[in-house]
Amino acid sequence: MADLDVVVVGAGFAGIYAVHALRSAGLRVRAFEAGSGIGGTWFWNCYPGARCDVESKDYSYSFSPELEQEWSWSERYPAQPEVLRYLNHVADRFGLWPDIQLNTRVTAAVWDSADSVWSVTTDDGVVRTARFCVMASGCLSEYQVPAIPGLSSFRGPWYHTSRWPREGVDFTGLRVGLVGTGSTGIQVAPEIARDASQLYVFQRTANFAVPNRNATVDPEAERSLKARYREYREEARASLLGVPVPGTGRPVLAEPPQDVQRTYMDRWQRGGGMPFLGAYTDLLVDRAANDTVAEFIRDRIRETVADQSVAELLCPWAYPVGAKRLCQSDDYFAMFNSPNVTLVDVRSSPITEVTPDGLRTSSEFYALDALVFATGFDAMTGALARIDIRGVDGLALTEKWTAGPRAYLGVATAGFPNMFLVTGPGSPSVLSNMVVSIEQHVEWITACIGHVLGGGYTQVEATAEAEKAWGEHVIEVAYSTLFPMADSWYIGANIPGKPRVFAPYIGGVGPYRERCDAVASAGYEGFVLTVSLRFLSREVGG
Ligand code: NA7
Repeated sequence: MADLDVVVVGAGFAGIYAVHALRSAGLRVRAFEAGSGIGGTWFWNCYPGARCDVESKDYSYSFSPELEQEWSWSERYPAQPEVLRYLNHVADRFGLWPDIQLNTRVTAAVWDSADSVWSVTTDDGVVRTARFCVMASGCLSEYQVPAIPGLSSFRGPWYHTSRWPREGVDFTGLRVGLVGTGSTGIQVAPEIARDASQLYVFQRTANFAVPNRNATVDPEAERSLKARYREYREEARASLLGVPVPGTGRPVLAEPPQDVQRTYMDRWQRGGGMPFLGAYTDLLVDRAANDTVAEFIRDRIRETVADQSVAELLCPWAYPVGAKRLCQSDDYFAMFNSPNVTLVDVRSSPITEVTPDGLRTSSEFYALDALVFATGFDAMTGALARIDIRGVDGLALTEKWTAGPRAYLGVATAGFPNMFLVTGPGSPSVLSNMVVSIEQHVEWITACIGHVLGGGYTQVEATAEAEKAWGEHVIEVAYSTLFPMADSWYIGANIPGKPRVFAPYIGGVGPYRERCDAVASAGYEGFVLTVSLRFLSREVGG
């Protein structure tokens, strides 16, 4: 008999809910978490300025109406400490701690075909067996530091935003270099600029950013939302992005230009990225339509930044709006009006080396006391690749995915029975409100495991055919949009040598949910369920 019914890898939003849902289904569950606390992304990314870019009312669990009513968010866009407090509250409230083991990294998971169990090894040297493995290891866990020559010789401290010292960093009076201007760089920069004597922002690609207009939550608005929260959650589940976004429902190119400007300005004043992307139906599929919003944002940058040569450098041209994560900040562009902030264009003059005293580009040397890397993650697959996962006949997952990740519905991959991926490649995941997608996946996986065990099966495995067909659908949908036009982490472009395969599913969380439900209703179509009595095996489904 296996030690556990289910091993859950990771205790972020996904792992926490997986423990609760699987345990509520009567299963013996244990989650292993490498961090010294729960929270995943929200545990590790404790850099100053870290804030969720999805509103707190949306970026929260919906599985418990009681939790939903009890908890009050203080801000429209919650800062990292508040999200972490929320997750710890959830673990307390549902008594999850006994089934979560902190400070323990899963290093290997090996499928044993004879006994239909996973052998899971952790870095404390213990090996446990489990009938199922649920990989809740996160889409943005494996952080990346660029291989810049000389970094080890740097005399000052350097940090990656995703491994920020928990006690904080004092930059007062220091000359600081920041590499990376994605969502993270844009959040951390104004915080560093507040204290540093000089901040050099090394920008390779200019990015679009819209205001947050962050504010404290109005108690009256909270009361009225809570009165119809259930209904609101249903709207979120059926939506494209996992957040109900009121759009005009019309294509921008058919709209009078003055109306378009009014719509954009209204959304700019109210803040938030999703309202922009959802404003018109053609913004993410037609480049000319997208140019209207791109130019609107560039105009706001030119208006905000006093030095027009700096403003032009900050204007993004390299990709359509939304094809990379649309950043959000209330003070990033205005920060460049401060005399202690310098924008350095490392597209035209690339970084060549770090020396003991600073950073050199092909045209200049910058003396620095500290360096900060906000250089992103090996997204979607990085955390899985770090674990030695071996399926049927010892096949390594990394080997199977040499040409790019493939997973049926983004939830299971052929050759790896009884292993489920939460928000895996091929699911809406990072292109949606992650909490909505996580809940949907965890509930679907819990039901699937219940079906397997209830039917007396020992194994469930995605078929190669179903996986291939789903993968083709994911790519077809992606290439009917503007998303593949960006060198983004969605397509693996940020990691040297990573195969370029568009990983998330753009079809929308509502249609995706319907598809997953249909698969389940059809007896887990596209999966093979097997009773493995060593010699006698019975196959159904498929
Ligand atoms: P991102 O979005 O991957 O951004 C990383 C940034 O780092 C981006 O500006 C990169 O420029 C830059 N970068 C990476 N390597 C280098 C080197 N070698 N030289 C110069 N600049 C470099 O990561 P984030 O942490 O900001 O955001 C990740 C997600 O977290 C975000 O999308 C939200 O979902 C939350 P590039 O664009 O590649 O030219």
